[in-house]
Amino acid sequence: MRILVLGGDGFCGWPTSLYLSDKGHDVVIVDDLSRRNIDNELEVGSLTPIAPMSVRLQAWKEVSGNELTWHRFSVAENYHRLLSLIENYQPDALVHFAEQRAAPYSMKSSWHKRYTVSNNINATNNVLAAVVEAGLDTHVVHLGTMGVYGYGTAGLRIPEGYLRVEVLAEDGRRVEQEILYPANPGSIYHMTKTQDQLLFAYYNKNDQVRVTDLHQGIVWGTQTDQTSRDGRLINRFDYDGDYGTVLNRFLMQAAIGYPLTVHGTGGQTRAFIHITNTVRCIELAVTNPPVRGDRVKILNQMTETHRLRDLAEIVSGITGAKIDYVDNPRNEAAENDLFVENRQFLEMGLDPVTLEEGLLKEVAEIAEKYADRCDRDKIPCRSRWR
Ligand code: USQ
Repeated sequence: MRILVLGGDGFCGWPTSLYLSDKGHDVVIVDDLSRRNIDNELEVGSLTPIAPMSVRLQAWKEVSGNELTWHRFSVAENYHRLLSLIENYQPDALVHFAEQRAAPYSMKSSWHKRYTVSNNINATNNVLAAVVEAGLDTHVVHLGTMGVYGYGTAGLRIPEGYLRVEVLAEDGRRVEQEILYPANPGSIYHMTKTQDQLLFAYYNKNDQVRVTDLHQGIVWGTQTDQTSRDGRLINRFDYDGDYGTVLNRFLMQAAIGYPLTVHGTGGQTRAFIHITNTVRCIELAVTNPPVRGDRVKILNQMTETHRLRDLAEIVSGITGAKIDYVDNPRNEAAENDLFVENRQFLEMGLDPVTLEEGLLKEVAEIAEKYADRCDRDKIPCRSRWR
């Protein structure tokens, strides 16, 4: 298949591009290097030494024999470049990662809120408008987030996107409907992903655009079979207070002898997925498209749920790290249960990587190996929700 990967230089986009290329697909990347520029803004870098984009592409050509093409422009700002690329390349599928993905970054200031909203929502609208204007039937696969649902379950398993409801009509009849699960974002970043859902629903209804929206949990791990083939292909590993996600932060903290920073009571329960499962899920989504005329296909892209204080205990048990319960900078429920439906990916053949299989490897091969690259001043979460 011809696949366009928007945001193909990022933490999920890069390993996905390599995975799809390795599976024999023709892959074209669009990326404006905004993630690398945010590193410059925040004066921090990936724990792993990531190579410049041209070096990455050359390395992949050498190890795989496959060529990846890269276009450097902003999907949110350069509509006509996107449109002409889609018209010329005629992709069968387009994987859209081209959004600012960190909740703490989105909450740093009004500038960061406005940047995140305008970047993310314009990028999604540009993608959909361009597919329609090009007159193609390109399947749009989007990386959404579990955070669109909020993390409270109202006593039920979170369904894959749609909720069956029964409403009592005025004449006493019981009317059944299936609606998008009520959006309940916990940050400006998560809010942009809830807006994306409406854009997908609209373009799907009006123009029959085929869309798959993947509500992904927190990704952990770093390397995939492809990124580990050559040092120049290494994936990024974020540990800082804005972009580092919780489990990878705990692993890095354990490796450098920094007490694990559990926010509040650690009673928050979240969904997780390993990066090798992420890339497999994208392939499954791309190769199992909805039929034209179908509603937006929504899948929950996660494999297990954990309470944060339990995760900290697991990491501490393996490594002997101390745990520090710090003041929670976020505005979020101190405790929640989380039950998530993920049957669709399992039925398509996803084989979940469990914490037991991967944690030790991650500590030894990444966190300890690159520990000397860590800037300890960048570890605390300084972005506050209020
Ligand atoms: N947390 C800690 N200690 C830390 C860092 C975070 O206790 O040192 C807590 C946070 O307060 C929060 C939870 O861990 O309760 C998750 O935080 P996170 O930074 O790991 O993840 P989050 O901000 O939710 O965002 C990440 C990705 C985002 C993705 C989302 C999936 O950055 O792109 O959409 O995970 S989900 O969380 O399922 O919505």
